[in-house]
This record gives sequence, structure tokens and C-alpha cells, in this order.
Amino acid sequence: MKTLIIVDPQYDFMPGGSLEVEKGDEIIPVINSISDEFELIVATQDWHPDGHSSFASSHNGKKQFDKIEWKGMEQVLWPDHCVQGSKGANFHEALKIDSVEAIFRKGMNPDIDSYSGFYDNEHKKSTGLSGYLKEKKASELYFCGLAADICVYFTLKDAINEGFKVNLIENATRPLDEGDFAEQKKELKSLGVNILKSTEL
Ligand code: VGL
Ligand code: ZN
Repeated sequence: MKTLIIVDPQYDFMPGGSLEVEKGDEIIPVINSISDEFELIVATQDWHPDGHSSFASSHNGKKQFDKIEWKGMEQVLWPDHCVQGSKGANFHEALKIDSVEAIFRKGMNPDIDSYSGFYDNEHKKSTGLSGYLKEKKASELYFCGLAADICVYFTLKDAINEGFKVNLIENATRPLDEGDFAEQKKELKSLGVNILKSTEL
């Protein structure tokens, strides 16, 4: 079953948001234009408590985008973003959500970040997305959303490891860092990810 997964289409990742992705809002009309192609549509939502450990503001003397060692892993310190119940955590209002069947939230544990829509960054806790997709017999997954080089990238890698057929709609995603994303696309292709445009669906 052809399934669309929309990663974190939230205001804080849009221009003007606290962790804005350049031209991030341009993906919204593209996603709206392709939703009829899919039998199942789900979304993920970054959903942090106030004072989350991934926020620079939670660490004395640290600046936004500093990197620290946290629980044995490298952690980028982000601006406060997608705080539960805040405007920035909401989906872009122009996104057609009537056909989104389920929303998988992530990043609620204050001590651990969660880029992927499937697992936290320690790979300890599942969001339930994989089991949901398998129960729905959703074998062919198409991904879009923000940010291409962070949450979309880690979601794609987990999707491959979970055994799904993985596609990335490249004009329905935007990266924080174009250079990082260019490298990641090479890696993803070598792992079997099909990268296509929305017009090729
Ligand atoms: C994201 C950084 C921190 C994302 C979420 O959705 O790409 N990036 N939290
Ligand atoms: Zn986050």
C-alpha cells in the first residue's frame, strides 16, 4: 500500500519559526497536491516539554547549535522549538490534514532527543510507527517534510532498517544545511532509497 509519511510539518521549522528551514513552507502546497495519490497518510510531530535537554537554553554557558556530549552521544543544542502546546509546535495551517490518519509524536522524554519518527536517538523507545505501518500492510513508504538533513534523514534510515521500501520526495522536503543533505542523499541512495520528484509519482 502506497503510504505518505509527513515528517514534522510544524511552524517552528518554517520561515519565521525558532528553528527555521529556508523555504520550508514551500513544501506545503507540494504535499497538498500529491495527497490523493496515497491510500494511507500519517505524520510525525516533534513534541518537546519545556526545558528539554536538546535546547541550548537548558545548558548553562552553551549557545544554540553548540555540540555537547550527552548520555554518551553527540547532541546538537537547538533553539527552543516545538514546545508542547505552543504555536510553533502546530502543523502549518495550510497543510491539508483531513486525510492524515494518525500522528506519531516524539521527543517527549526530557532527557533524550528523538529525530526519527520511529525511535528515540538511543533506539530504546519506539513511537509505535513501525508496528502501525506493518499492521496496515503499508510496505511502500514515501517520505516528505522537515528538516531533510535531520528528522527526515534519521526517519529514512530507520525505515530502511525496519525493512520497508523507502522513497523520498525531494521537492517536498528542505534541509537546514544543503551540503549535509547532498552527502546524505548519496548515502541514502546507496542504501536503496529511491529519490524522486512529486511529478514522478
Ligand atoms: C528537528 C532538530 C531538532 C527536525 C527536530 O524536525 O528536523 N531538528 N528537532
Ligand atoms: Zn526537536
